[in-house]
Amino acid sequence: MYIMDDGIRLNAQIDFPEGYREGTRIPLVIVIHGFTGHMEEAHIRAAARTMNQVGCAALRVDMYGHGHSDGEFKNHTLFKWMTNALTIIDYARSLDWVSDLYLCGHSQGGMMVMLAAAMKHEVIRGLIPMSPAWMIPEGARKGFLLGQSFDPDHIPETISGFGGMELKGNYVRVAQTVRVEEAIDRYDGPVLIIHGDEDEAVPVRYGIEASRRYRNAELVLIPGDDHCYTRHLDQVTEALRVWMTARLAEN
Ligand code: FER
Repeated sequence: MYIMDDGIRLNAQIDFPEGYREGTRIPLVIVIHGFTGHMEEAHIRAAARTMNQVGCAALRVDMYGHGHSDGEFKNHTLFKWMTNALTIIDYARSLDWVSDLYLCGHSQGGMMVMLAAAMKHEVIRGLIPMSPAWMIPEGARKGFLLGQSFDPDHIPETISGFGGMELKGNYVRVAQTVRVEEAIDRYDGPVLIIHGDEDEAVPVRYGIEASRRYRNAELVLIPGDDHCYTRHLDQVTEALRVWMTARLAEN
């Protein structure tokens, strides 16, 4: 199915818990992939499946320029992803079977749900940034992204990295304006941060620092795991299960 965002089709999929009876109100967890990612990645599917196992529906979405959604990768920016996120949240809220709404995102998607949770804090019951890449704005301001250096005051027309993927300089211009710290300070709901301590793309200190800055966060470090949890995905899903089960018990 597609969620429409001002004429842009966002490829999306809702997964329900086994045996879900239509009309029953249940929580929904929106699950967002990272930079160059998509909604069928193993860790994204695993997060959604875990939510199903504890009785929540999961909404996975391909963001602008990714997966089977409209838009070209090279034209994506955090602004486009943010308006996507607001549209996805409004769509989720329009579903009459949805009780509480949660946000979960990986890497760039993790940073994006941090920003979205601040903007929509009244309606977001809990937040799960996984290996959140919230150093992207800082890197854009300092002139270091995708393992490449550039002059942050004279941004190149295109930058390339991450396996030769090209990106317009506007990505950097937009990222330079984003203030994740303010978003952290504006969300006081429960937060779970999961991070592999051998993450090669987003240093683990960013997960640690975000968990300290949030007023109400738990941090689960996955020893020896990488950016996409290729070694210990089972520990990631266990952390999701434990945390979400505790949230559901509070209701
Ligand atoms: C970067 C490091 C990590 C970067 C993006 C990421 C745009 C995001 C990774 C992900 O979402 O998986 O320098 O620059």
